[in-house]
Amino acid sequence: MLAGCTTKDGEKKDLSAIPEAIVSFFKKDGKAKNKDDGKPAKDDKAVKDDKSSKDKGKTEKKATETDTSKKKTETKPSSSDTKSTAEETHTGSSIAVFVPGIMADSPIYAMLADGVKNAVTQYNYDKKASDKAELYILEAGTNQAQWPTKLTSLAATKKYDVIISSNPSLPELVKPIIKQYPKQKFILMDAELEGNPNVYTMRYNQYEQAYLTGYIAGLMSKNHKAALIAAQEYPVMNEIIYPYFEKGCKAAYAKTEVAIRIVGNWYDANKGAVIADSLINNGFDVLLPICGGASQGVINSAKNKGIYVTWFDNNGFEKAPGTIISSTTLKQKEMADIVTANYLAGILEWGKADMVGVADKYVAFVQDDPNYISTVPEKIRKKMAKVVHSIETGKLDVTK
Ligand code: RBF
Repeated sequence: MLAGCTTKDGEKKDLSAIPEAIVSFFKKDGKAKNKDDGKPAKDDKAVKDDKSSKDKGKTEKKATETDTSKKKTETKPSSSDTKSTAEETHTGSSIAVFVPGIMADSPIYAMLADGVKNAVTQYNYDKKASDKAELYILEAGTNQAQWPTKLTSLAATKKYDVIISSNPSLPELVKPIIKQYPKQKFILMDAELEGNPNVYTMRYNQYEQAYLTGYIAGLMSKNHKAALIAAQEYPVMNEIIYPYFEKGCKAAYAKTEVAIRIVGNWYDANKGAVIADSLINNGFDVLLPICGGASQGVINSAKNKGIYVTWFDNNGFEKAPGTIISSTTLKQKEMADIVTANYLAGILEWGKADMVGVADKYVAFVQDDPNYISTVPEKIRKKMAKVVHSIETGKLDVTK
């Protein structure tokens, strides 16, 4: 299991922002202490927030795809550059977040950055300037051909003790970089690689996430036709997300017809709408978009034609009340926070590949959102509650 939330020297990480269920996940191995032990008073948070916003400029450096090179020279001086006294004496960790895509419309990436930021802010709260952790966030953009070069350049600076990223393609990208830069460490979320001493991975149980999404799609489809609109094909999509979406649909209603369509990128909302329109014209009345910015086109099309959308990764009900019928969420923000905090505390277990799911409360089917309650009939909500409970208690293993 994962390491807990108490540092090597017994220093307590503030867990007040982390839901109890998640804290208890870390208590399972007995390493994390009681949440209330030494917990700062409630008011402390406001103080911390003030402090963190003052420190923001120092700890967060953010670049977008277009201004990367400019920012890089501003924020990452090469060893030959003249360094300020503060930089020379800086002994704290340097962390880079490599966003393989863009954060807008990709909740999994926005949650990653938010979680790491949170951990760094909390860590820095009582540190003197020279010991504070530094954070640099690079949005690598949607041109995947550029990712290896951009990631290699980040490692080549030798400035970052750890590079944190997220998506299942990252393990293959980092392997050659580690050969070239053997000291570079990586934390990869939503990815799996076991046994590499430079890498820690954490993924979510997407068998369960996809199954639950399929289950409600199967229950809500009037025509018994549901489709997944994916940005691109990748092993997790082809071997886990789509097959278990289909399995969930068919577990709810055996004769459901299930299809998958590919957009070809993570941003084209027009193409998302064109694909959705064509599916709807063929009778598909529940759609699951997993295509970043292209998802907005799917939602618009579904809204116009009065069919349903199931949502993945975060709570999407507000995007289109009455159209969105479910949200199957990943607690990526909380997980990125804890994993980063464990790294900063020196207790992350390198070489380990962890996975968390519904029973751990890191994958959840949202049942208390007012839009869920008003859009989905009670009879169906009861069926969903039952299947969620079966997974939570271990009675149902969706992979069997
Ligand atoms: N998910 C996103 O939300 N936005 C992206 O831009 C994005 N890019 C991806 C690129 C690759 C090469 C792969 C393999 C996955 C990508 N994902 C992206 C999907 C993400 O890892 C995850 O599977 C989905 O968010 C469903 O949880």
